[in-house]
Amino acid sequence: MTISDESTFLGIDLSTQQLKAVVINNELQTLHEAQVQFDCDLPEFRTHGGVVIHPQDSRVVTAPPLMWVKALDMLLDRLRVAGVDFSQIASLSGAAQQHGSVYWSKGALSKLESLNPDRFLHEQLATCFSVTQSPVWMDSSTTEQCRRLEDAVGGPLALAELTGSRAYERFTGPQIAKLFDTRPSTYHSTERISLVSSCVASLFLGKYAALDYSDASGMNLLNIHTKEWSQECLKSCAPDLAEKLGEPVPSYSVLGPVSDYFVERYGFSPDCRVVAFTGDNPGSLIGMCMAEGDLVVSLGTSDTLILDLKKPQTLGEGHILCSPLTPDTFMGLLCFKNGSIPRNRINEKCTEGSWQIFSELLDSTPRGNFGNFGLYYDVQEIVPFVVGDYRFNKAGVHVSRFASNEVEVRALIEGQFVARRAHAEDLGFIAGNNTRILATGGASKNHCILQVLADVFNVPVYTQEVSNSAALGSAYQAKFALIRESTTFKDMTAHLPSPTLVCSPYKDAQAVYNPMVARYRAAIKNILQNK
Ligand code: ADP
Ligand code: XUL
Repeated sequence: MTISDESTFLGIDLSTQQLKAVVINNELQTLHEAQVQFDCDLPEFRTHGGVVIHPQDSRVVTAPPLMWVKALDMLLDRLRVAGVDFSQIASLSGAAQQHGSVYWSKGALSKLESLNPDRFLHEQLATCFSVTQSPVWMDSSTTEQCRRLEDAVGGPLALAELTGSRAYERFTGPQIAKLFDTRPSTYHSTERISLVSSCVASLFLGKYAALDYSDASGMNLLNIHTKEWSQECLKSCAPDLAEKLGEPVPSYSVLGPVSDYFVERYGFSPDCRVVAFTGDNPGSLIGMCMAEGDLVVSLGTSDTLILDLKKPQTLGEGHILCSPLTPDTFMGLLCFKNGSIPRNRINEKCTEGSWQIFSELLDSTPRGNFGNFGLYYDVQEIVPFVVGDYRFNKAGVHVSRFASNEVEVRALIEGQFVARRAHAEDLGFIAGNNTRILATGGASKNHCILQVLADVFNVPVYTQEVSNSAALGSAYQAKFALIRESTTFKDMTAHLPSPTLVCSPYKDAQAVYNPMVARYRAAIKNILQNK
């Protein structure tokens, strides 16, 4: 499709709790938004926070793929009601929660290819999933498969060198291996395995969509240097896996035209192109328009850090993914489950839930917190693999509580950001003169919290009015994929408003926080040794 001034672009984001869409115009301005919340809009699937935590084993966390399909039916209807002219959409792309896997049963492809436009997708695809509860990124039940995969390639560092990460429980390779170990006949009756992102792309395409390099880097299966599946990794997980995954492609690939189902049911143009879908973190990297040296810090339910990396780095912890925008560059990713979860708990305990009082308490204590230091993990953390509360006084002695609420509040926020900085540095982050932190997510509304972030990293913090960076990033990618032969992403987005400076670090920040980073490293080493 040729792009005109009237062309629009659709971006989708299937996150843990909701499915979102944004339609932008040719100037990249938002025209329409719509969303579907899984828990309240689709109560029949009985999810909490979009997932099912299994009562027999809380490490097992899943979501029904049919719920995501039904959410797409609802989302498109909501866009229609909002007045979206589908015929103007030149291209679409999307992002989704990473690592989750979708298992298509034998015969599903022919159903996808022959969808009846008079009926909902979810009615027609109800029997297309061989696994009705897909494992998602919150699952941590595959430790056995992780060790086996690491052993097969020569240990955790060898796996990290090859695939960008040592084995992580939520990563797709170990998840597929667990399915094969525990339910081999279900594995054999699966004709194709998608990531959540490529599953949604497949719905739009009316056939199986290729996985993109960036989201495929979150599987422990892709050689991130050659961009091919690692045969050793595939073999260690399950037989005939290459066939079930298909060949991965660059994230900005145009996969083909939207399927007839969408043309006939919603009035999409038959020329509308489907661009490969990717993970939500790569999608956010695009949506935040990261410049060289920027660090994105997302303070949501979990906290995530995204770094732009020219070269991959071999890691003990954290992830290197292929960049979704350019060939041969990379992004660093860190995901911490204990972001707003302990912030909400300590806020409840110290202020009965008032962020206003929380901020006053934080501001009433000095940087360094009189030598008090705390680490709070309500749920099993990913990096480092610990759980529980750890409080230390000025003398470094483990204490069960602090003397005041203000000390507790500062200990939590300083401890979180000191940990974020230590792991970002391990991933290759170096603060330079032009470095900016781009803060996003619910807690980025709180300037007192952002001041601590600026001080700990000794870097100015900026915010952007982007509440849906992954969906927006997907809409940008949809356009960029059509014009990338003739322009750069930077040029395409140059006219967008710059982020706003909200906090700059104080002069004494490094003197206070450099020693605290060293203290964090020693404390974690000690906690892990004594587990
Ligand atoms: P999600 O990861 O679900 O997208 P959000 O990015 O919307 O989450 O963040 C939600 C979180 O934002 C809430 O759990 C809450 O802890 C936090 N939050 C909202 N307002 C504030 C505030 N003023 N100060 C600190 N945290 C806040
Ligand atoms: C990243 C990760 C999460 C999910 C959540 O590794 O597990 O950020 O992508 O959507």
